[in-house]
Amino acid sequence: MKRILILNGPNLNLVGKREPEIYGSVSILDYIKSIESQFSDVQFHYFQSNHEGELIDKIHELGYTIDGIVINAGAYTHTSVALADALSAVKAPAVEVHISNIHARESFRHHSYLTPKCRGIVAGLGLMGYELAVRYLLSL
Ligand code: CA2
Repeated sequence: MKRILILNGPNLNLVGKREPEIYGSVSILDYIKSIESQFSDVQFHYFQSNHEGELIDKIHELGYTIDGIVINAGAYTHTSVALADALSAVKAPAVEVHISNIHARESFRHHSYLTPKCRGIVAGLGLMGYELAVRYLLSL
C-alpha cells in the first residue's frame, strides 16, 4: 500500500472558516476526508501545524519511508530555508501546493524556498491542487 503525507502549514486550519473569497468555503478536514475516500488503497498521513519545527519534525519522521509528500507550507513557503533543507534531506518526492495563485497576489508571495526541492508546484486551483498532487505522486 502506498503512503502519502499531506503536510499543511500555518493558518491552513482556518481554510473554509475565514476568507472564503480567497480560500473557498470547504473545510480543509472535510476535503482531506474526501481525498481519503477517493483513494481507498492509499494510506494518508495528514498533519497540520502552525509551528515550523513541528513541520520539520514530521518531514524527518516520515520522509524516509513514505512514497510522497504533498506540502502546503503556508507563509513558511516564502520564508523557510529550514523547511527547504528538510525536504532536501529526505528521500520522498514532494509536490508543493497552494490553494491560491501566489503569483497573482502580493510580490512577497511570488518566491518560494520550497519549489527547487519539489518535483513540481500546483497553485491557484483551489483545494483540487491537493488531489492533483496526490495523483502525480501515485503515478511515480
Ligand atoms: O494559497 C495558499 O495555499 C497559501 O499557501 C496560503 C497561505 C499563504 O500565506 C500563502 O502565501 C499561500 C495562508 C494560509 C491560509 O491562511 C488563511 C488565513 C485566513 C483564513 C483562511 C486561511
